[in-house]
Amino acid sequence: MRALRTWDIFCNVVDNYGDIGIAWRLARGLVSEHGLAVRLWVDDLRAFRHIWPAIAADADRQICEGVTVCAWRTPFAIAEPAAVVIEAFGCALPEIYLAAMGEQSPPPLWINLEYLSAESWVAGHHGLPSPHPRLPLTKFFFFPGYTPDTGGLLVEPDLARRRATFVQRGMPAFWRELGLDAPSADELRVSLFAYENPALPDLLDAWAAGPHPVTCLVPEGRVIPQLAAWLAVPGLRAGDAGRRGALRIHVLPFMNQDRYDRLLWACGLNFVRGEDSCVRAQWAARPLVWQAYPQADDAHWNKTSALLMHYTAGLDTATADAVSGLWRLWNGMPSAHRMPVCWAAWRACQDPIERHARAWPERLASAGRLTDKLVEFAENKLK
Ligand code: TRH
Repeated sequence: MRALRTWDIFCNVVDNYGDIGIAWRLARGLVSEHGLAVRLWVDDLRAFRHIWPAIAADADRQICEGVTVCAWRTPFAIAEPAAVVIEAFGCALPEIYLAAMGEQSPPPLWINLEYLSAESWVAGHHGLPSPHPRLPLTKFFFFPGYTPDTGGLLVEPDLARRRATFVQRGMPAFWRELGLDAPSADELRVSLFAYENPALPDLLDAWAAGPHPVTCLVPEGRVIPQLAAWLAVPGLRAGDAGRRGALRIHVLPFMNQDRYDRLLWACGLNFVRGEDSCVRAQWAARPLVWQAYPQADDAHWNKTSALLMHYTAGLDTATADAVSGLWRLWNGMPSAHRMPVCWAAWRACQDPIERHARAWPERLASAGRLTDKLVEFAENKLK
């Protein structure tokens, strides 16, 4: 078997934080769980710094958490290819690097890490090869997924233990660090990470009109202008707060990935978006509402329906409907009810929804861990 110890991961930051968020989580996992030598090539270190402030935005090369982080500049300075090369989400590799890969014998294993989806076609596409038209190279498509016949999900082996310790002992200090009191007995504490969303004002209205206090914690980001408009203030920044009826809103600074995890563990309901935060919210064992990354022709509705079907399988009808109703409305999907009815239904089923969320990580684990599966895939291909 060839030495598989060197891995290169290429990440082109398109928009938002999912591409770099996933590439960074993967790089950290390959180093800490498998002891591999990983270089992470990133074309936008500023975006990277947003989710991991220890990153220096102007360094050509830096070592962080055991990962060698390299600035992916254009033109690309030649580097000897690693044994395994991952292009994240179909980012095209630099031509000069690709040519160097083609000159190696045997050639590196070339893997395209795809976006996550719960759709049924994923398993059939996972692992498929695509030969390069000119060079003696084959690219393999590696699909993360929710079932054992896919590439599985990113998760650290000790996540459940760390989460349990935090829930038992770490929450009071966490709230203090954020400058907040611990939640009162009848309060629902919600985290909100979202794209601009036409359903937001109705949801805020429902919370404000409710009989029980709701505290909504919002890391700075795309949804802030909508919140400011709803509160009728000119703008909002980290540290700002607002109140209407039963609803309190607090704007938080965007935090590093590990701290954001703790926010998900600490809240009673998490609104998440895209890919990585959605998976983290599921591992958090708390109720979640997912906003899929909006795509042309509403293609994200298929993704939403597929995850909903997977997530609600086995729930009683009322509970499944309460979860689906809110997710569908939040994603702009055709819906039989408006927000006040959907929110009331969610509240009525809150206990079984919470029980389901607590049990969910065990079911989720059956998909397997993405880092293990990737390493196993590489070992099998390079045998
Ligand atoms: O930022 P996103 O909307 O990323 C999206 C999706 O990944 C989408 O699939 C992709 O096509 C598009 O980018 C280009 O949502 P996501 O995937 O949840 O990534 C957010 C990352 O930011 C995640 O790693 C968690 C992290 N995060 C923090 O580190 N701190 C924070 O305070 C918050 C709110 C998020």
